[in-house]
Amino acid sequence: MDADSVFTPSQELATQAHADDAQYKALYEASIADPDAFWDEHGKRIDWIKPYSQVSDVSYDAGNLHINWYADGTLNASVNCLDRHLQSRGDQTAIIWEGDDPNDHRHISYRELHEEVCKFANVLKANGAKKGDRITIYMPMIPEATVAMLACVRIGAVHSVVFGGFSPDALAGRIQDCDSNMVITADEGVRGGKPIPLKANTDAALANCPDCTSCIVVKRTGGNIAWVEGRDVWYHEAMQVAAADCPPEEMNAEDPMFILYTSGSTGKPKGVLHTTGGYMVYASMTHHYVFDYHDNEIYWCTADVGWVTGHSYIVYGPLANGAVSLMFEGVPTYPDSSRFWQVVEKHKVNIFYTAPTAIRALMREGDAPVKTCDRSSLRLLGTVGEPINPEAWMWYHEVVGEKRCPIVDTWWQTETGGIMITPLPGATATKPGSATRPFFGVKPVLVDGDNNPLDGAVEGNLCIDHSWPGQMRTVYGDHQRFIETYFTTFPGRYFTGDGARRDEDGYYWITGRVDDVLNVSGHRMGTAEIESALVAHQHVAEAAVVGYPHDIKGQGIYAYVTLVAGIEASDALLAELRQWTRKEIGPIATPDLLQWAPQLPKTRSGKIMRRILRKIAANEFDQLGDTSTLTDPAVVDDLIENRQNR
Ligand code: 6R9
Repeated sequence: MDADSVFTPSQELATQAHADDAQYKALYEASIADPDAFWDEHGKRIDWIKPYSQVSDVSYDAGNLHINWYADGTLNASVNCLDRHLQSRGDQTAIIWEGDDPNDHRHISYRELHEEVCKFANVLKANGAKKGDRITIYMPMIPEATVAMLACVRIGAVHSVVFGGFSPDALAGRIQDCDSNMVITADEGVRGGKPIPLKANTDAALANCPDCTSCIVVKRTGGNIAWVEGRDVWYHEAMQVAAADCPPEEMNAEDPMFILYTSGSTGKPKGVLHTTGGYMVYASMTHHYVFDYHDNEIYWCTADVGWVTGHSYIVYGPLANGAVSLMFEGVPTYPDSSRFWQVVEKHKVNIFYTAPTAIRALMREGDAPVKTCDRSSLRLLGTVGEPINPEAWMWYHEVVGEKRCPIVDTWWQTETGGIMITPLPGATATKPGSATRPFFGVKPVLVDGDNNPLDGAVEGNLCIDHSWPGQMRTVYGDHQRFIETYFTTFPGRYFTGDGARRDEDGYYWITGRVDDVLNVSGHRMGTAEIESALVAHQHVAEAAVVGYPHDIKGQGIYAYVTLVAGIEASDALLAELRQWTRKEIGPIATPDLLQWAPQLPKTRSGKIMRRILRKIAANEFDQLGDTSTLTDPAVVDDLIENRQNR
């Protein structure tokens, strides 16, 4: 492939799309020239109970940090996703659910979803939930997960969705961190034909969460589970007696809407807090423009609702826009690696949004599994979660999209609430591997290590100047950590933790994290988290975790482990440590490679030289650079000799 390939939107698409290039440029310039006027205008896409009088009130000054959007307006997010559509599209499908088993699917209309949400909101209240409470949702990808989220926001409770792949310990930590008093789960999930013991995991977690006193359980499989009388409630039994009328709680625009835990470079995961008004405006607006959503189109985002992508682009953005949102319970390779395309054919999907890791994994299976399915309904493809390599981009474009569908490579973060750097399908000429240009109102800036903005074609640390409505407002329960993590490295700017390059055309190419955060199959993992899980094992004295290039996952997890004196390294212990991290955090944190390190390379001040460990893990040990500051350079020779990635 020509490295400089450019794919320009067709004239036809430019005409039909919500924005062509000239409109993008005009709107973008307006959004930067007078952000308040711009966001005043676009704030109207959301239905307000009481209109706002002030658009933004923001300061990035660490001494006085505050971020407020539409602060005196009031609204309810569930009304924006449901009630306001009842008259115009009550019988239209809101959610197409495709089960893990290809024979399972359901269509749920806006009217049905509204009724289910109202009933469940009454169930929550009957079980003691009230405005401001934090409610944990630990669910498989079934419609009840969406119902639970919308029911929480209907009554003003703050949901914290925990990905169903997390372990009981990880779940317990998240329940405790936000003082959640209720958890909503299912008996079991099903993925790839295998059951996932969600209720058993919840039971194990709740053993360490004395303040979490109620547990609502959706019956998904009917599998055998334990039951705690007085704490556990069946969803279907409670729903049977619940009233279908539930007036929405009037929420302030800046009232908390949800918490989502994400990994940082240090310490335990942070509870990213999003508030109501700005988040809804931003999620719905980005969904409208980036996916160029038109009425009645079938839109499918393959993410899990346990991640931010599921929040903004399965639930809140699409439903606020009255879209048909497809929700998939399964995995791309079950029953076989044709599954995604079978679902596209079955439901005539028009817009398809997935992760580069899935594309790379499917690409490895060849073109045949794709080509056996009819993809003529597809008109737009998207990616998110990590940089996409140009080869995977081209395969997605040529094989999946039959060269007909534009690709939107969308860069954003849990913290940003919605898409930040992205092509618009009718406007932006795309280059494989580039997230291209900023969305309206987003002002990216590349800075050097001293916070000097860099002009022109250059590489630097990616910051965002000025706030946007979807921005996170704080780290739940730790505002100081919010300020320190995002606003002190480069004062006066929001620091993303990513590096990026800008080319001659002003396009952005995300180069990856510049901190100790790994991106494994599009999932964020802090190296510190995995290290602390490893050292919690009685035989481990010290551990250092780094990422290394991995063909499918993007990055793999490479752990260097120093054992306690007197403990013998063995294959059995290696298997035990892998199992241990699974148990401590979850399967996604399992080290791909683990090396016994009699010692770790350290500077004289005792800091682990991660730069060296990264090079050895990448099998690039001939480029170690300066090792003269090490206390004992011989340590490195041993590590090279016994390296695991060859
Ligand atoms: C939405 C989401 C955020 C981190 C982010 C960056 C990486 C996401 C990307 C991308 C290159 C893209 N990332 N999208 N890198 N190109 N299109 O993924 O949120 O889980 O918080 O991860 O993912 O490194 O900083 P989150």
